[in-house]
Amino acid sequence: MITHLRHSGERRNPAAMFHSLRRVMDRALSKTKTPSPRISRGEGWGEGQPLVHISGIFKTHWIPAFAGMTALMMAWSFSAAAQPQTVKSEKHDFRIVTLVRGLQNPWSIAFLPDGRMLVTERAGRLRIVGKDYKLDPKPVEGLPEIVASGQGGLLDVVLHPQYDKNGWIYWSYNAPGTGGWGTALARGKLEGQRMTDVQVLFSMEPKTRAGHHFGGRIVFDNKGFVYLGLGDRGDMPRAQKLDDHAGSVIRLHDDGRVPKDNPFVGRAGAKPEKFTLGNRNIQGAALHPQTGELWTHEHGPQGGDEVNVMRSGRNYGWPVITYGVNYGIGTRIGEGSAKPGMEQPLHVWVPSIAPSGMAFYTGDKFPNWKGNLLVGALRDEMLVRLELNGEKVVREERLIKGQIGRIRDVRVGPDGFVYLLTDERDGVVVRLEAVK
Ligand SMILES: [Ca+2]
Repeated sequence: MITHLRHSGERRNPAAMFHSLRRVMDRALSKTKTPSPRISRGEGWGEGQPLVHISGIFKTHWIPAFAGMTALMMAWSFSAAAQPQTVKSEKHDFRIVTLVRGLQNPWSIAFLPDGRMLVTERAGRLRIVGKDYKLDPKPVEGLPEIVASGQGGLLDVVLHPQYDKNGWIYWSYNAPGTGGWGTALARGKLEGQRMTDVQVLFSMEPKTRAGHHFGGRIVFDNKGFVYLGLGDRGDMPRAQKLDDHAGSVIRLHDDGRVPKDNPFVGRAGAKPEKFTLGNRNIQGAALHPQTGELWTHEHGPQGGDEVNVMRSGRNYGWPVITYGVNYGIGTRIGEGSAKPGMEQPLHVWVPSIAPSGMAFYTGDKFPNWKGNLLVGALRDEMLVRLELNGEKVVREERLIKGQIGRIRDVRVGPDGFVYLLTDERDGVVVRLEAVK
């Protein structure tokens, strides 16, 4: 894959160069089992993957070159570890501190009250990170079967808002079933290295064998409901169907029961778990700290990534309206960008950034970011900071572009620092720490 070099001109500092080279080397070495040159249309367009994957071609020439770079990289590594880089930005300067390395495509992070962290890896492993930031080599046992395929696998992990009292941990994942697989929601209680009392609360229908657009973000509101954002599973028309869970947000009681006041309850043929429709692929969601409403973002096709507020029974338009076009060929999708009865996004990214992970900044370590919306980006390998005035985005700042990799998750820790995960073969947890 050559795409990782495309930002090399922007990486001027040693730490960023180190991260960049390390990722290129990891990926090149991972190709050793793919000896013949191969050019293919990649799956995972909406994930910000390159137009064309080229594997194998570079192996022969690159590996000796990488070996030659090792000494230089070690020097950079040492300097990066000894002195975290300081990033200057509009409202705060901050350090990027790498806490955990060696995670394979991490997807989500949750903070246990005792100072440990849970991290999901898409391949299907739930990992525990100790208070000392040491990654427990043994994944948590006892999760139900997970299908790791394409963009699917183990996805989000979130603690129940009353975790201190009830111990429930929720996760989303790709579950097998009749016809293939699809996004599911489960909960359980962590006892030592094992998940116990496991309950599957929801499993999307119908299931297919597609590798795309699983959504997967879980959010609790302040009223006892849990929301799960889904994707269209790579099959656009599904997002407009009421008898299909794909392309929507679903809303449940925390024990999985369907709320009586869900918008499509009692409508013949409609899936009663559905809260919205017309969503393409939701990989970031957070509860607004003041209004208590569910904010999400979703991937557009080529262009047209969106930020929306999810409201009961509303239609968010995909694929009837969009600000994006068809991949590669650039042809129009649907009927345009607006239509009566369909919601308009609060914010649109054209071209796409491939957003993933989202958090309102609610801590006290970055006082000038208070109330801002933080969004990770896969394709553009950056953190986006949005300043809001009500539901208007009034300023966008793009941070750490190309410096740590594809950002999969963004969380504000209990300590008020900002935590990021990188969706890389050798993924990391970093903490942004404001400096005066
Ligand atoms: Ca939309």
